[in-house]
Parts: sequence; structure tokens; C-alpha cells
Amino acid sequence: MLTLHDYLPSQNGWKVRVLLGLLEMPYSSRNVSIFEGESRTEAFLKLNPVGAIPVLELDDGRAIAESNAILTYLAEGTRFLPSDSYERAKGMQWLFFEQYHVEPVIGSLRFWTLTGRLECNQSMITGKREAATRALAALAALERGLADSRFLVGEELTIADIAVYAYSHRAEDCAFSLAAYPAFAAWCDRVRDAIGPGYPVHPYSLDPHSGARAEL
Ligand SMILES: N[C@@H](CCC(=O)N[C@@H](CS)C(=O)NCC(=O)O)C(=O)O
Repeated sequence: MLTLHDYLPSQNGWKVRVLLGLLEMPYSSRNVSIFEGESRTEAFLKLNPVGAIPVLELDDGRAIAESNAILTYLAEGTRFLPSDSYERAKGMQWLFFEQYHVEPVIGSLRFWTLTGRLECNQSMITGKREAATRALAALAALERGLADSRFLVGEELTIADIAVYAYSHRAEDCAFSLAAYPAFAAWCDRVRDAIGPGYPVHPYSLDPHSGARAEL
């Protein structure tokens, strides 16, 4: 059986949980306590030399890291990864966009905000202001990209939507208003409906080692 090395508050892990669920693929989940250093142990670094979750371990012990690489692997041959080479490349375009403009920007700001680190560490504010500018640029790009289509690649949900939605739909956690991005907000509703219930976003406060305060 597949094993997902995961950390529940991670939206990178969430992406993989969603696709495994939509594909109805059985898997076992192994929690990696990242704030206690579990992702930096010798054993874990053999699975992913970078020391980060999610990692998908196959039946034969081989492992795949990087959330979007895992999505691509799992979606092969399914409706979530187009077979047409142009559409597939468009999907890749958004997966790369997500890794450069969304995850390290909105995802990181969200982490610093929700775990209270930003508030406690004023020296970070300048850097994070730059991140905020980049986050707004990412939302504006999504607004333009979604002006004329239901999903990022045409009319159906693909892994590009799952990946981009994971952190971008939580932009309000970083105090960004979505009011200026109506096409993006409407797409968020469509993705939420297409995915269906059963994939909660877990708070960092679930993990006593995350530094997140319960009231945040
Ligand atoms: N680009 C990677 C990012 C993975 C990542 O940053 N994972 C975080 C959790 S969201 C992690 O495991 N951090 C632990 C660490 O860096 O020690 C992906 O998309 O999978």
C-alpha cells in the first residue's frame, strides 16, 4: 500500500490527500513531526534529501517528494491530468506558477501569521511586506488567468486547480481581501464544490510543537 508521509496542517500535504481521496486510492498515513526535527532524521532524509513532507512512498520502497510531482505521478492516466500535450503543458505552467508565486509567498506568509511568528518578530516585517506585494501580484495573475475559464486548464478540475487552490484559497488567513478578485473567488467556489467535503484544512494549533497559539 502507498504510504503518505504527511503533516496535517500542511497544505502541501493537503493537495495529496485530496487527490488520493478523489481517486479513491487506499493509503496509509504517517505523521512527521516537523517541528521536533523528524523530517531531518537520517531515515527521513533517505526518503527526501530536502527533509520536507509530503513524501509518497510506493509499495516497493521508492519515494517521491515535492507535492506537485506527487500529484503528477498519481494523476497519470486519470481525468485530473490531461493527455493532450498542450493542455498538459498548461497544467504544468500552473504547477510551476504555484511553486514560485503561491506556495513560498502566500503559504509562507500564512505560516508566519498563523503561528504567531510574524507578530513576535518585528524584524521580519519588511521582508514579509515584500512577500505581501508578491502575494497580491499572484492573486492578480490568477484573476487574469481565470477571467474566461471555469478551471485553470479548461472546463474540468485538474491537479493544477488542486495545487493552486491549496494555499491561494487561504489568502484571507494573511488578511488579504478577495473582494478585488471576483473571478478568483468564483473559481475558489467551483474548486471547493468539485472537490467536495471531507478534506479539512487543519490548523497549526493542532500541533503543540508548531508555536501556534490556539486562539489564532
Ligand atoms: N516545494 C515543496 C515544499 C515542501 C515543504 O516545504 N514542506 C514543509 C511543510 S509545508 C516541511 O516539511 N517543512 C519541514 C522542514 O522544512 O523542515 C512541496 O511542494 O512539497
